[in-house]
Amino acid sequence: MKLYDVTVAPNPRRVRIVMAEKGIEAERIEMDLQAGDNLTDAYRLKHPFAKVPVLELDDGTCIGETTAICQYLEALEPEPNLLGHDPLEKARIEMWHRWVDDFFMRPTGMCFQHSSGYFSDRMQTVPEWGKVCRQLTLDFLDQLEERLCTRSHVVAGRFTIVDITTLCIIDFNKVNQIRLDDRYPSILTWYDRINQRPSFRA
Ligand SMILES: N[C@@H](CCC(=O)N[C@@H](CS)C(=O)NCC(=O)O)C(=O)O
Repeated sequence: MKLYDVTVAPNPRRVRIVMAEKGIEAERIEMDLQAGDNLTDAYRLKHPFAKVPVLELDDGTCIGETTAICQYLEALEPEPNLLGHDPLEKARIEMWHRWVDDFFMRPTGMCFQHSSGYFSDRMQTVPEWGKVCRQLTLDFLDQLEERLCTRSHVVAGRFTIVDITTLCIIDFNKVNQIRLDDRYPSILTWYDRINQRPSFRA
């Protein structure tokens, strides 16, 4: 298998952590997004929307979308379970994963894209929208702080894919100059514990 990867980008990092948790190996193809490695015709055959990550199987089949890749990896190697054991746990984990993606990952990415101009060669940037997304990102952190006051993990009372995604987004927010500080004591406690897992160095 090959993983089309970007070391500093949050979505491929989620896949690398899941692989490390499950002991799955793949050849890593490092892409340079700013140079437009993902915008070539050849790459668009692997991912029609030109995003990373992509997992390419040995027969050439390509899987895009981080969650779809993680579902595939969980089916290949069920342990440790990251996506839920029974129907209700699976639903709860999927619900929180979607909320984290929609209400934290999306505004984080938009804040970066519309404030930094990193992709100004390929998209129109609207700095005012960047500011709105920055506030939405901070609003999510407030909700997360409240949630983690009484919980050891984001959902299910154990380590899941949602902890992986949430921590990757928190780390990526350094590009938006948003960092954990003493406004977020519960998130910091959770972060320090989760970040000790060896898979987070992947
Ligand atoms: N929903 C997609 C998002 C993928 C995504 O936006 N990836 C970013 C890197 S983290 C990317 O490829 N950006 C390059 C671009 O937009 O040109 C997923 O989870 O795989």
